[in-house]
Amino acid sequence: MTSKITKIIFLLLCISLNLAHAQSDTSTNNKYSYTEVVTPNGSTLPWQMQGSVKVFHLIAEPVKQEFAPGLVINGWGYNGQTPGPTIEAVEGDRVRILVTNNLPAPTTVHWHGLFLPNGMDGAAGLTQKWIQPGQTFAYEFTLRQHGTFMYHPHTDEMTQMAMGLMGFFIIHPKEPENPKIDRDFAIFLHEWRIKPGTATPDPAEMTEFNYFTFNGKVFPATGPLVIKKGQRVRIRLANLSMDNHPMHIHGYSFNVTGTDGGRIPITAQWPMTTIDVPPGSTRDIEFVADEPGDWPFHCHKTHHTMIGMEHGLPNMIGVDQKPVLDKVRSTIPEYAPMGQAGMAGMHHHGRGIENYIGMGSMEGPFGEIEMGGMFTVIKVRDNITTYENPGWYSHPEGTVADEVEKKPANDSNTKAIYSCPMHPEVVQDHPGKCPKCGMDLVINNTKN
Ligand SMILES: [Cu+2]
Repeated sequence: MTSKITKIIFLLLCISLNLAHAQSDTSTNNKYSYTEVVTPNGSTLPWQMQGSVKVFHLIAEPVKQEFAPGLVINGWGYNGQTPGPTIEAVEGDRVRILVTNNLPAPTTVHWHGLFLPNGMDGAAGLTQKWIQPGQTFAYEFTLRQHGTFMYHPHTDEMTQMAMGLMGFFIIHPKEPENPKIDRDFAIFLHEWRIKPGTATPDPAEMTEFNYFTFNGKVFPATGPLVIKKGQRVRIRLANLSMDNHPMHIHGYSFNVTGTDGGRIPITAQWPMTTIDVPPGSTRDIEFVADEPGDWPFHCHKTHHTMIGMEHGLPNMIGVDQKPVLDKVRSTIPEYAPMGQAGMAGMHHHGRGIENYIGMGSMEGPFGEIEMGGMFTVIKVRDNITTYENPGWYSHPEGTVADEVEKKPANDSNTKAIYSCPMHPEVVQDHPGKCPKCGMDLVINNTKN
């Protein structure tokens, strides 16, 4: 009953605020002093002004979430999603965050990185009582900093974060940024252990994770980052998983401009192409998107761009398993073999296992993109008028790597020509030295 009422109140709040955060055009002018953050595959938490206080409402609850077609998990999240909606506010704001607990367990919310009064810190047992199922607590404080922060439970953390309870808390500076950010993205990194054929993440797992997500999605379900050529881009990365994730960009280098400790002074910013995001931290990166194309952005731990991987299997490189596969499956239905010549052929493996996606991949313009998990595409385009997915990049003539043109074989139709690299007029049909400079003549096969 309480759950229903809070949901109805929340829905009314959303409708009355009518905050449409999905940006559909490329104009960066908006009603705020800042560029609104885009959380691909996610959302921004609406708020309501009560006097001079910005009031937000988070509802911790069980969620069913599709990582990609074929896999729906039973997780825990906020307001129907994992990660929860992004909280966005401005330095100097007074915020009140109502937290309703609709989970089957007590919880609290810790505001990771925020400067606040001790009693608002959310550390269960130490700074506050537990929010029991059905209860709503209010957190209230003034934002005294800006940057990329997080919220997450500080109660039975291993279970509650393994189940998906986490979200961004982004604070924009009071003074507009210079240079202005045109596209501001937020990607929460997470890892999960979901045994093939099951739906509930295993909170006891410490090392053997098999799904790696950007904002609760695995590639190919991760939303692309669509950017207009020339725009200044920020990507905010957050990590509350148990492993570090070295995030790598193709085609660009970026500056590391912030952590959950705040903005990095410009003289201390490092140019990089891979930024390691350690557990319990955030990193902001910035670059100007001046080269059009479809550019991969992914975790550089190679097994984090795979999904559904199982461990402890024998190395099958060079082994033809087809004859025994059906026999093995008859007793171990979740058996997902490693390929004979590697793992690239495995994106369709695991077919027939309920609620399981093997590897994960997508048909690209040149064939199968052998990527899953923590992978997305940065789509930089000239002359776009919306941020809808523009489809595959169309490469200008002659700019795609391809097989070299095969030279005709030295058969009866071809004749060997020897010429001097320095004196092209020196040509003969047998090897020798150039009479002008003494260099060895080089062979050029030409068709008659
Ligand atoms: Cu990773």
